[in-house]
Amino acid sequence: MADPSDPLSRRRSLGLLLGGGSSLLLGGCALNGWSETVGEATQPLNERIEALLQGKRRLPEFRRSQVEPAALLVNSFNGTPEMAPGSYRLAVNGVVSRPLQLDLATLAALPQQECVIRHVCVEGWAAIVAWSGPRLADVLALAGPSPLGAYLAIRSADQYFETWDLASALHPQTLLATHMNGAPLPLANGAPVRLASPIKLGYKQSKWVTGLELITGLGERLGTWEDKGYEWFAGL
Ligand SMILES: Nc1nc2c(c(=O)[nH]1)N[C@H]1C(S)=C(S)[C@@H](COP(=O)(O)O)O[C@H]1N2
Ligand SMILES: [Mo]
Repeated sequence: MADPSDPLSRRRSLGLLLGGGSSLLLGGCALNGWSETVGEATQPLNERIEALLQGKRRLPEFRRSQVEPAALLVNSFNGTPEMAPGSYRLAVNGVVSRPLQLDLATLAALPQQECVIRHVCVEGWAAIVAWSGPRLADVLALAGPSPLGAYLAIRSADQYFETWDLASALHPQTLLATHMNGAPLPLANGAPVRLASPIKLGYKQSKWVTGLELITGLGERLGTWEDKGYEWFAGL
């Protein structure tokens, strides 16, 4: 991978980012194919998800030495909610065969992944951040997702609301982060659990996530900022 701190290769990385964006759009199309294939498959759904993901291009990541802790500004539309990690549960429901209430120990027992990525806010700032936690795909797989699931609705403790296309939610670099820059996630940044992914703009990265609902179609509410006119897909 080229050095992202060198301006020339940064431009190359941007090319990769744009390439990644268009492959994600294709991913969105492939999703319909996925639903059809799953319908006739005898293979377990998790393997089908893996097969879909294997073909996906990963977006560029940075080195740990490149994180910019001071550049990540706290951006919370509704203040900071009170969170009690001991009684925290992540609800995973919707069109799944096993609706779940996951505690933090269960999330910590899943394979942990670190992604050092650039967080980009539409308000004109960006920061390289190291996020780690389980992959969102692994968490959804625990609940037994139905092939009818096409979107994910994400609820947060501060009433923030988001919806994602399932292909982006299942992307191998989309995490449910519990750690930031090598330390437990600070409350202001969404503790105990937030979304983190290099493939979407900052406002798609819900903090204080309390609920994941697999849904078959989008409803009237697309998201806290989307409903005020911001772009829904918001891919990078
Ligand atoms: N629950 C919740 N999630 C949220 C927000 C919010 O206000 N509430 N703001 C979003 C926006 S616009 C950005 S840029 C990032 C900011 O993350 P940070 O505060 O950790 O820098 O969180 C996103 N996720
Ligand atoms: Mo943002």
